[in-house]
Amino acid sequence: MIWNAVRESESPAKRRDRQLAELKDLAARLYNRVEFYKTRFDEAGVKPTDIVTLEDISKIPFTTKDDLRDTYPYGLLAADHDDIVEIHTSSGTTGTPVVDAYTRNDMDVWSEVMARCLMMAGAEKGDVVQNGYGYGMFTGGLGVHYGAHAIGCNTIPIGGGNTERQLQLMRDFGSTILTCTPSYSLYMAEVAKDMGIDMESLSIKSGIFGAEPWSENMRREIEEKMHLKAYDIYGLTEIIGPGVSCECGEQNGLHVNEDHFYPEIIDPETGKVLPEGEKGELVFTTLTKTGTPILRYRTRDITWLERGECACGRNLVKMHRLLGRTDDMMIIRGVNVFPSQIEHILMDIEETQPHYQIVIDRVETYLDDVELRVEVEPQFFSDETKELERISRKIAEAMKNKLGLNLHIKLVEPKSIERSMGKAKRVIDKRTL
Ligand code: DLL
Repeated sequence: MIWNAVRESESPAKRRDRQLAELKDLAARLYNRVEFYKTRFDEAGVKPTDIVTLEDISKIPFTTKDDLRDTYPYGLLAADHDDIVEIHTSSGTTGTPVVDAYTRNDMDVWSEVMARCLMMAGAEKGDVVQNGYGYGMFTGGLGVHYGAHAIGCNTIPIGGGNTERQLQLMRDFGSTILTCTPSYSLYMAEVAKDMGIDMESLSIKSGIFGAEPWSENMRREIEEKMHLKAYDIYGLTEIIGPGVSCECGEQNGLHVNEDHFYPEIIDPETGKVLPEGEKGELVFTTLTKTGTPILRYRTRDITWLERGECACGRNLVKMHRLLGRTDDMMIIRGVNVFPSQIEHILMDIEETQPHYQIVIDRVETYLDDVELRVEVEPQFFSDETKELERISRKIAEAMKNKLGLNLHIKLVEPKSIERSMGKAKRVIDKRTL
């Protein structure tokens, strides 16, 4: 089913007309109400009236995460304080949070786009949505909650953690949809096994997983262990939270709710807009928000866009699952590597588990030393050093062949890498500690 067929399948020309009208309105609104944007436009010698076609969006300066931090807490507010009804923040590595302040209008937009996403992933009225994303300042919990309510699903607001209880509730209430981070779903599968719960006997049909990178191979692993169809959902606090895009039943790209969030792909080095289909940094403009709308926000997330009619009936542009982030790209001895590439290779090796950590250090020499810690499947974890050496060599060779890199492989016992109830920490960079 499609939540809003008029919008999700509307003619591209009509959609572009509306996007342009909204972009013009937004640019004028922000120029007149937000000092930050007025200064940026003036510095670039651009006026809101210079936006005549959608392509003219490239005249507008980018907004970056640093801009959001520098204007904390209310510097980008475009509405009256009295009209703000909810606030979410996300804290990054530097500690200063970025703020999303929502008006009533923005809450409606959020519910709408989340209802669309949940429905893309198979949710309907009558479904029981077990929401394992954290509630609170993190947008995952409440975002899913509002979308599930809009559809009229029975919503179980358990949040992250309490894994045994999650599984009991899943069984007792017959939950049909699970929402949480992909890494947490795998941990749930482990706990279910320990508790003697057969996932096949439960009613979960879809899992809607996001908030952290995961790979195609990890999807297969989750689908197999959790007995569900696993969908990728994407979003970020600065734009609205979850609900920016989600996979449909085709599972080959995430439909972007582009009538609300206008996407562009740029070359992260030059800032030039790239033609459709080329890989680059994803940039969003929130066309319809009124609290803290944002112009050309550089997400640092890397992907590409693809247009066309989808077999699901929607024609919203698709973004490929994220390839990585400009800021978690590791440059190891001159080779660009993303953690997701390492994960993808690991998942093809039957002796290992999808639990791993990458530790980067700089020892003695000026060369970065990368240790890949990988859990071994229990049946392969033996005291026999010969067997463990064989597995280590196999992983090292796969990394060398596919990435061109020599990594130090450290096999660790099953369940020894810390499990996360939210976003998993895959990379430990000791160079900055
Ligand atoms: O993670 C919002 C969210 C909640 C998305 C629940 C999906 C489900 P932030 O904490 O602000 O917001 O983190 C946003 O997380 O820029 C990506 O780098 C990463 N991310 C989000 N979804 C995905 C995904 C939420 N499906 C940042 N795949 C984004 C890979 C993702 N990375």
